Amino acid sequence: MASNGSASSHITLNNGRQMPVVGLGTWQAAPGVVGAAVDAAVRGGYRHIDCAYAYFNEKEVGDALQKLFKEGVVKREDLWITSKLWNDHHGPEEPFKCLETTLTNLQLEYLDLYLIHWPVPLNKGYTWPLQPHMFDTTRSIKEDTKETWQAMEKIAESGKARSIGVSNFSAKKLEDMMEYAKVVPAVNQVECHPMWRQDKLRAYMKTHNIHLSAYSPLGTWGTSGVKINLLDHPLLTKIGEKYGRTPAQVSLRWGVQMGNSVLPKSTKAERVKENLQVSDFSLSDEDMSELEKLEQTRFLQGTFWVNDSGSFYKKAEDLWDGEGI
Ligand code: NDP
Ligand code: 1BO
Repeated sequence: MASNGSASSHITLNNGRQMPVVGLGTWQAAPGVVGAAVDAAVRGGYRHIDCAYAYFNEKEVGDALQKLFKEGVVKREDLWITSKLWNDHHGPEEPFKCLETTLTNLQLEYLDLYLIHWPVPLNKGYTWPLQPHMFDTTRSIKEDTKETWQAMEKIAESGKARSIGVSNFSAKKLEDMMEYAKVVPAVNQVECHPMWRQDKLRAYMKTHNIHLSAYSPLGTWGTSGVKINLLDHPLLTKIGEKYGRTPAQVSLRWGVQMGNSVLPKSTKAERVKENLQVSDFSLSDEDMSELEKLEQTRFLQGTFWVNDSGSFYKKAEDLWDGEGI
């Protein structure tokens, strides 16, 4: 997509399906709050919600969706709902069980997009924080991904997920998948914002027409130890003032102009609204170039999957296959 702001409200994926560019993130949207956020978002015009089994709030998201359907605010087919297979359900059979739990909680017949959440196989029942014996090391990451992806392909065939993809995959892991994938992932959902552009990964994904869906598009959460808050960066403030926009809107608009979909999370009604208002202005090429000069830092390094004794990943660099932290 050109950096001149010619961004549409939908992205066409490599299977021809159209995904709304802005989606509401639901990670760390607490029970008791997430339903209201989904309700406000959909009433305010969002048509894309990003969920996951491991966010442990899908039932409340589902209740909110049912209410919206019953009140006639939207129909199921108007929405794009993504969810993610959790790490303790990898393998040839388990993905179907995880999907069924998600569909039951969301109270839906199908997902629009189902992603392998992390290239990290865990033993049953584990999420985080890091605990001894949580890692499933019965097969290599490559074998685990192959088995799991083949199950995902069957899920796509069944129609219970209309598109399938991955999340937190390096270019190396995507390349490994190309040896056996009958269905090329439609999406790789990864961290992306002006301080973590993902240039190399983006270039690789382009060669296979895999869409980059940007998580943490406001760059406001991290395990890197870096204390910079992207939204407090003077450059984003300066650019925002020029357009009468907030730093959050500048960061999201940057993502949209890069060709990403963006998944901002908020449980505050005013911010939910603010984060959707990124289609009615464009950053100039000059501003895009200024943003390109920002120092690069992966905020979510995945250190919770790094362990000296149990994990395949002995250091954060291993998880990303040396493609940068
Ligand atoms: P975001 O970049 O969306 O930032 C969320 C934070 O920013 C929250 O603290 C929120 O607070 C605050 N915020 C939201 N809007 C504004 C605003 N307009 N101005 C100022 N602050 C704002 O980070 P996330 O890490 O939550 O990522 C977004 C979504 O991406 C997740 O919710 C999840 O759906 C997905 N994700 C996926 C991952 C994966 O492994 N696949 C990993 C991480 C995220 P408040 O709620 O109080 O407004
Ligand atoms: C472990 C972080 C997951 C957020 O999607």
